[in-house]
Amino acid sequence: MTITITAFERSPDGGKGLARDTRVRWALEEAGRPYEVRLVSFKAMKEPAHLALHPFGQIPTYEEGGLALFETGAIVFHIAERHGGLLPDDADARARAIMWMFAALNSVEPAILDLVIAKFVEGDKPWSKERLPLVVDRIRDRLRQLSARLGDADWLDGGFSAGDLMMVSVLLRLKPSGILGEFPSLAAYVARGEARPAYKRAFAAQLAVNTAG
Ligand code: GTB
Repeated sequence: MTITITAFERSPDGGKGLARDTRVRWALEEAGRPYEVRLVSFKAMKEPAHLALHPFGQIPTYEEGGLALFETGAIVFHIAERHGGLLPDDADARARAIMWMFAALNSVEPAILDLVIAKFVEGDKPWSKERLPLVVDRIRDRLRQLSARLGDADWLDGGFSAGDLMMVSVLLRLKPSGILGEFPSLAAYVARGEARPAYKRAFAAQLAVNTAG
């Protein structure tokens, strides 16, 4: 069955791979599944046809036969469940990999998104300068904790899993801020994710879209 995802017609990051279609592309590449991409403009995202797929008018979405999904957590989990390579066979290890997916989305990503909001949405507010250090400190706390848990392991729990895919994807958003560089083991962890052939293919595919004439 053909898999179709949606992505920005033009990502505001110009192809740095920070938009969330990259993590879905990455999961599909890890799973060895071909996919098609329907590009949507910001305007089309808020129109009925796209809203029928995504109630919040966002990308990415995922369609496969009669199934339509939104939310990258659900999409990556679906891909990981249906295909090999992203979740361990052992039931306990599988549960832990899923736990790390949730941890990435619920315990790490919100702090990082707060920084994006503080800089790009609230940056012109009179209180913004005062708030920013608090936001950055919350991220540092989380990264310190995550770094302590990772230790000198390559991945969060044994071999690479969907948990790492999601955690690396979330941490990548920090790259432009320089905060990741304060945690060398996490920076190396992210670099290991980026070095995976499947990630490279996913990154190249989104870059091609965003740099096409
Ligand atoms: N929780 C949802 C999920 O995980 O799928 C969040 C989806 C989401 O935020 N989608 C964003 C979107 O469609 C794109 S990824 N935004 C348009 C809108 O809401 O109108 C967020 C994003 C956007 C841009 C950059 N960038 O340019 O660096 C990075 C990430």
